Amino acid sequence: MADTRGEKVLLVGVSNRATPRVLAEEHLDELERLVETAGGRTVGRYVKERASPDPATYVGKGAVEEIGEDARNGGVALVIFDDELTPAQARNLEERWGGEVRVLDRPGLILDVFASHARTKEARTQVELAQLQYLLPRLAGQYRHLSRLGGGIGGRGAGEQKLELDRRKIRNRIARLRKDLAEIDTARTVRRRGRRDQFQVAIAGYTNAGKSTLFNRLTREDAFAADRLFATLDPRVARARSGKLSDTVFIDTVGFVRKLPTSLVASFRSTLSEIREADLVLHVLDASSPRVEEERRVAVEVLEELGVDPAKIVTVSNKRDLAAGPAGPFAIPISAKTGAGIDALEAEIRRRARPEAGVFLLRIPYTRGAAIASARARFRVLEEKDEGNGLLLSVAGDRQSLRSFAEYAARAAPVRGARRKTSPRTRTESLSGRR
Ligand SMILES: Nc1nc2c(ncn2[C@@H]2O[C@H](COP(=O)(O)OP(=O)(O)OP(=O)(O)O)[C@@H](O)[C@H]2O)c(=O)[nH]1
Ligand SMILES: [Mg+2]
Repeated sequence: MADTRGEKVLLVGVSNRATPRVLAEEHLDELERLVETAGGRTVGRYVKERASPDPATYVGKGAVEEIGEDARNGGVALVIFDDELTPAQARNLEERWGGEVRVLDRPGLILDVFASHARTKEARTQVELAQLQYLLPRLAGQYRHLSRLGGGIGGRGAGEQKLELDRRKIRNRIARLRKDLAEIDTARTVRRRGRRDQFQVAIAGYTNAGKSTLFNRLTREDAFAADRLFATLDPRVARARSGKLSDTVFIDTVGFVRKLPTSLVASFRSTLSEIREADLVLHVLDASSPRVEEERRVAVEVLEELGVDPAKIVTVSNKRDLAAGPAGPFAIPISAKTGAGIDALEAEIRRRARPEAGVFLLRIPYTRGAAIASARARFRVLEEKDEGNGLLLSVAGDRQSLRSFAEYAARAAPVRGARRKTSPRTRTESLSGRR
């Protein structure tokens, strides 16, 4: 890998009604941290006021000239945009800057960070696939920095394979990676099956929220935790430390970030499946972050995208030792670092792990007659609705029995006040009342 430490970088963001200047600046703060993580050094930032992006250059003619001139004067060879650029915009910008300057966007930068943190075969395969999918549409014409893969921020990972930038070869490689991933996926599923009798708790949330620190606290592990973004790429599984949480395992997972490249989410399907398949998801918030609300929203969106049942999510407000205000009514306040609040969190996990009576929705196709019969035998059916090709069943029973019907679990339409049901303070069973 080429040494990129200290590579000078300019950052560009856009503000408008949807993204006021303060927010745009905050996004650039985070982009700056990503640059740091990638080994770069930010030497200048621009927030340009624009109602809508310029189709050709994203920021418009005047800004392009200004930034280009500053880059030349400052000896800067890399400009990173906070938003995803179209392949044409990136190409135009590089052309206008006379080929002296490489252009990258946030998704490209995130992919680069992932590529340099990937250690295991699973992570490497997933990142390479995501990178190639990101590259493919950007190959038309000469997208300069791609011809320099293998060096500098934005050029690591896939480029290290010394892959020739030939569409056909890339397509073949993508097909190969997909096959490898399918195998990895199967292996992961098999391993997960081996843990089926245990209560599985995934620790998820925004990057740097303290997931690995909490994981270490709740288990006897020593997972890598560091003040940097995307320290963790591979899920790690370990038994609970507390004797009271027998048969419980915790799973540390990769963090989320805003504007996560879609190719990355798709490629990390296998890794992220640990969150979707868990019995319980601890959504960890960094309460000391000035952007905690936005980070919460981003994480909730990703969890939704992954198809995580909201009733399975317990929100944890971490880093309370640094935070000023109260945790808010729906989160369990803790400090993974000092250990404060861990007892209460473990008590909540214990409460959730117990087989409890609840009301659940199942959607079973008529083609699965045996499953319908066994659902009727295992649960008390409260309501049945014919949906044409299957049955929607509202059933009462215990959570343990629900496990063998996981693939049929239907999501109820969001109920008003449903969020409250995930509160540690309510005694109501979380899925009950979702009739
Ligand atoms: N003060 C304080 N710092 C914390 C707490 N929890 C975690 N940290 C710090 O926050 C930083 C990030 O912690 P990690 O556990 O690596 O965070 P993560 O969510 O696993 O991050 P990624 O894997 O990079 O997504 C580290 O420097 C931790 O020491 C806490 O409760 N209080
Ligand atoms: Mg981590």
